[in-house]
Amino acid sequence: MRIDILTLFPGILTGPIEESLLKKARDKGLLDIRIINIRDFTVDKHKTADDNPYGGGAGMVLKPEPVFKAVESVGIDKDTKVILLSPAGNRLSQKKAKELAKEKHLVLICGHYEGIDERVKEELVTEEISIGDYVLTGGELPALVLIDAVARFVPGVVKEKESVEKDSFNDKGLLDYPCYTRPEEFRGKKVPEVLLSGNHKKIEHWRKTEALRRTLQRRPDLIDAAKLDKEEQQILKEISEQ
Ligand code: 9D3
Repeated sequence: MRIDILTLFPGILTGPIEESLLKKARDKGLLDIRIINIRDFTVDKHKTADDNPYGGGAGMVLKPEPVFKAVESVGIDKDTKVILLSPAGNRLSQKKAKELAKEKHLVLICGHYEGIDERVKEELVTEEISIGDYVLTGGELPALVLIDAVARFVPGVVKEKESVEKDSFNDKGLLDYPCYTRPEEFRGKKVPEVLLSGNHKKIEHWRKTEALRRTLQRRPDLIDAAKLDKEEQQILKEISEQ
């Protein structure tokens, strides 16, 4: 999978892209991520990337020419998804990340300033994506969030297939159960007895119960969306009565 990121602030992206999970994915040849500086495609000697909005008002607008030239420089075809990170976009979800992981080529445009010339959206952008309802200073962090969420679904990026598929949100769409490691007692707090029992059926039941308890308490909206089987519905009933 190839991902081209277009930005006026490449420095925000280099660190995170070259470290961690994404570095391994790139080294293995699973992801080809490139950072393109929109300013390299400006058309005047002052390298102007933004200008005042027609009609007046505060804030600057990203000019169309450098963005068009930057997009054209990476080479797109009819299957390329050209995504504008924008507060007005559709909210990124686990489902969306999984869908995008099937694509061969993504182009991510990071906005800054108050906005981007509408003609870029009309002619180039196939989709606008937001990462949530809070105001950031630009689309760079959202682009990193999107890439991280997508990369986990690219085969070979995360080690065991298990950990991608069985993740919270993925399996049943519930929050994770509590987990513990050694020591058995830490500052007077003991690991729940059942986890030391070696009884796998009992452990499974405890984990289901605790995942449901947590989800009911913190994210009841996820309970409503989850397709619970008979056993899980029974556990939920018991928790609710407690
Ligand atoms: C018109 C008022 N503002 C919209 C709320 C203008 C504006 C503020 C901040 C326009 C762009 C930005 C920069 N943010 C992004 O580019 C962005 C973003 C975000 O701020 N929150 C969540 N997701 C995203 S994706 C891109």
